[in-house]
Amino acid sequence: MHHDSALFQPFDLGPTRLTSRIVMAPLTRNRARDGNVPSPFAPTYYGQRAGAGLLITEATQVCPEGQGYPRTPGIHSAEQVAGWKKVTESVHDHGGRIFLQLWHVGRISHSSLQPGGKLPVAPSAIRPAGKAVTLSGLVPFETPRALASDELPGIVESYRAGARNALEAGFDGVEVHGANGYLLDQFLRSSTNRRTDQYGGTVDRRARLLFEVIEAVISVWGANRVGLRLSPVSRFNDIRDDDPQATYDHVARRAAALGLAYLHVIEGEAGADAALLQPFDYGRLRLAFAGPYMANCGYDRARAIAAIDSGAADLISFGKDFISNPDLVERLKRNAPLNAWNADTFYAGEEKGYTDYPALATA
Ligand code: 8OZ
Repeated sequence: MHHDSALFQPFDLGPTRLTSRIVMAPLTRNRARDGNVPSPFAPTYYGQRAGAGLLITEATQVCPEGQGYPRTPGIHSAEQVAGWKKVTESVHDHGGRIFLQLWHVGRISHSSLQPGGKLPVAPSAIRPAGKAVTLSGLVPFETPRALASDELPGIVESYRAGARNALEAGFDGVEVHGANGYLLDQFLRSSTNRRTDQYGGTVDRRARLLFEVIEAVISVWGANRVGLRLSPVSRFNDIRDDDPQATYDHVARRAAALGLAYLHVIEGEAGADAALLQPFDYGRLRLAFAGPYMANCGYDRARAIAAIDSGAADLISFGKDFISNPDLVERLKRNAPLNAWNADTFYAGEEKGYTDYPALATA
């Protein structure tokens, strides 16, 4: 039933032909080696999941200051690029396509994770509520240091360098992480940006760093290999916007003018009761962007089919289900049962909970 849905049909994402509209969402797994080099098991992990129409890597910091958690991979050293090359080769050998997610955490970090033990950086010196994840456990967040205007070109150059390194590592494209309360989102949303320079105040100014970054990344990849991820109403990492619809419609219109490969939208907040979130019209955001719209946040098979076949979305990304089901596309096609995930092994460990989830028995 429903195996004939367009969800399971090929999709041309700019120049990248996808075998289906089912995408593996970016998933932080905290298994990188010293030097923030991808795990030696990462080629197996991503290769096992190459049946996805598109894989998006775990969030990957573009510079050492961009790190906010233990053992997340980077894309700023030769060793990291070599590690990612093994991942892209594995995925391509298995017939898959893979984009790297470019990341800077901004204030969602801790001095113990920063080069030279310095404070994390942010648009404004506003301390997030909650706790940072450090090598010695959870500790209260610190008040970040506000970036000076003349430091922002350096941030943009970090993204450009990360984009170049991703190209060298053999990816098919990149996704700019503009979501979930990290650096670009901290500039974008009103609760975290109190700047009085050209990067704060109006929506246009709050979006300035994001679009300088996107244009730098496009200079490396071309717009049709660059995606953008947003989370208009997620409160994750203690962030909110006074008028999310106006802010994100503005971002979508500017992204449309650039011809980005896709807009990837977290339609809510993972695990949150939708009734507690600010109202938001995702259909309006999609119209403002006009290009390929990738929906995310708690989709199951039935909702994914309905969203694709009604035209509400072009692509659907799945997170936790892809952790525990390397062959998720095949299972969804057959309407087969899914393996349950084990949350204890999401954010630490080695092969357990990473490369040991079974595929369906092959007859
Ligand atoms: C969960 C744990 C750590 C980081 C995100 C990169 O939310 C993350 C992340 C998620 O985008």
